[in-house]
Amino acid sequence: MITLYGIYNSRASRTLWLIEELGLDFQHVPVIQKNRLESPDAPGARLNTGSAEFLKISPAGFIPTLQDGDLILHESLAINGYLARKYGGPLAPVDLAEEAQMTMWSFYAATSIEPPALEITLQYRTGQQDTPVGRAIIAGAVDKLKRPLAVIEAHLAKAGHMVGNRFTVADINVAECLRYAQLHPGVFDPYPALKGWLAECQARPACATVAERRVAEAQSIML
Ligand SMILES: N[C@@H](CCC(=O)N[C@@H](CS)C(=O)NCC(=O)O)C(=O)O
Repeated sequence: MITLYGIYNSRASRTLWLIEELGLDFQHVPVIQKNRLESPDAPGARLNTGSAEFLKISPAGFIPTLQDGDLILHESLAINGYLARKYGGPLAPVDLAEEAQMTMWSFYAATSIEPPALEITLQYRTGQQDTPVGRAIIAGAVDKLKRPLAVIEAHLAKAGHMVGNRFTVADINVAECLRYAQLHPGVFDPYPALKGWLAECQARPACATVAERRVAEAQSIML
């Protein structure tokens, strides 16, 4: 059975969504980010990304990490690519060209969308969104997002999905990078194709289930 390390409130979420889509049996080890704990090194602290036990599995100290037999994988998008190929059915690439396109869009989202989108999330999570500094950071991030969002918009307006005219792991990867910007009201309003596609992706039962678990987890560990 596969084991996934990482709480729902982390990039493990994108892998948990894929696992839910595929109906895979898995063991979940809810490792939390060490910076979410007051005393991550204290004896008896919950398993976190700085715990010696976790660092043996993930020397970089990052979640998610996947274990499948002897194989240990880090990097959420690589993990999703692997799971899609191994178990994915229609969510997986059908050939090398699709695999390359899925990798291309996933890397584009991770490098061009995720960093500014995370700046937005951080301002909201820390309650800074309405402060002058927070507003300036958000405005800067929205500016950085303009070109990549326009690229995704043009692609989706033509193609409907990221790859292969159907829902695939590439949609999950891109949607999850975009989600970090979503806390900012109206951020996707200028991009109707993107907005409609994202709403469809997030209305999928697997995504909704993971979103509910993310909220429940945040409440239970008071994130
Ligand atoms: N590029 C990596 C980033 C992984 C990452 O930064 N994970 C965060 C949680 S979302 C983490 O483990 N942080 C722990 C820490 O910084 O101690 C991926 O996509 O998996």
